[in-house]
Amino acid sequence: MRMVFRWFGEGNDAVSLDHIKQIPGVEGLVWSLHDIPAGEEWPLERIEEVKQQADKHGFHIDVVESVNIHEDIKLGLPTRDKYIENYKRTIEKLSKVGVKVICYNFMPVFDWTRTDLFKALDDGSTALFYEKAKVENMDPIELVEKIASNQDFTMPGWEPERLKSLKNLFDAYSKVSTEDLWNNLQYFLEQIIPVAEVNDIKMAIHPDDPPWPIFGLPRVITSHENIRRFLKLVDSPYNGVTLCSGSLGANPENDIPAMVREFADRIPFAHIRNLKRFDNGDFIETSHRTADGSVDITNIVKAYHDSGFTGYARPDHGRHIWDEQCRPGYGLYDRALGIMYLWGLWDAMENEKQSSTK
Ligand SMILES: [Mn+2]
Repeated sequence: MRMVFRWFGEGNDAVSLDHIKQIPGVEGLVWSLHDIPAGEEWPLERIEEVKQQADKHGFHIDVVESVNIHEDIKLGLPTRDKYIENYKRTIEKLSKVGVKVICYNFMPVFDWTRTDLFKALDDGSTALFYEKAKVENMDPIELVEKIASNQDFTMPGWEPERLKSLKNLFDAYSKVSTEDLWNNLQYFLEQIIPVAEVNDIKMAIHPDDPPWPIFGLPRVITSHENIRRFLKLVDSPYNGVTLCSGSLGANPENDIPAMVREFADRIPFAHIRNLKRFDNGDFIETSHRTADGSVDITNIVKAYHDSGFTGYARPDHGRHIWDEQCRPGYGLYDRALGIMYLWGLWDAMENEKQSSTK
C-alpha cells in the first residue's frame, strides 16, 4: 500500500505541502489542474510546474485525480472524437513527468453529490451529508445554485461552464439510456486504453457517488456486477478501477471486501473512507474507524493486505475537526487521523504475517 494525499494545488488549497509532509507514511500527491475545463489538452508547462513543487518536498506526482471527461464523450456526440484526441495528448504529456495512474469518472453532469457540506455530527465536528428525500425532491438547478454559491473554493467537477449549460445538458441526456451510456464508455475506453498502455499509465474509473441514478440521469459504476462488466469492456490491466469504499459503501448491498478480493489486480488506486448509513437512505461521512460508521474498513484493509496490494491508497474525505477552515471533506486533520488508522491496521497485519512465516 503506497499512501498518497489529495492536494488541490498552490493557492487553491488551505493545506500546505509542509503540513502534508508531516503526516507519517505519505509518499506522493494526488493532484490535478483544476482550472482546465474538461475536454481541453493540458499544457506541459503547467504539469511540469506541479512536478517542481512536489519535488521540492520530496513527493511524487504518480496519481492524477482527475482528468475529467467532456460531456460530449458521455453523451456519445460526434464532437466527442476531438475531445478524446485531447485526452490522448494529455495522457502522453502526463507520462513524460512519470504519472502512473489517472483517476476519472463517467457520471453524467454531476460529480459527487451531497445536500449539506457541513452537517453537525454528535461530537461537534461537521461532515458531508446526503439526504435522500431532498435529492429526490430537489430541482437540480436549485442544488447547483447552492453549491455554486460556496464562493471560497471551486468544487471539483463543478466547473462554472458546466453549471451554466445545465439545462441544455439535461435535454441532451433525456435521449441517453443506461445502455447508451455503457456504449459511450466502451467507445471511450477502446480509444484511450491502447494509448494508456503505450504510455504505461493505468486508467482508474471512480465509482458513481452516490451509487444510484440521481435526477433521472443514468449511472453505471455502482455495484459489484457492474464493475465486473466494466472491466470486461476492455480487458486490459490498464483499464482499472479507483475502488472507493465511501462511494460504493452508501449502498448496503455492496460487499466491498469481496470486490477488493475479486478485482485486486485491477485496482491501481484505492480510496478508503467510512460513512454512516441511515435506514431512510441518508448517509453522513464519519471518521475512518470501522466502529464509527457502517463500512467495514478493517476488513477492506484486510482484503487489500491479503491480496498483496501494492497500489496507491488515500484517505478519501474527512470530517472538519478542531475548527479547521478547509475545503469541504478535504481538511488536514481528519484525513491525517484516517491515514494513521489505515497504517495501524496495515502494520498489524504485516506484523502478523511476518511472525506466522518465521
Ligand atoms: Mn472517492
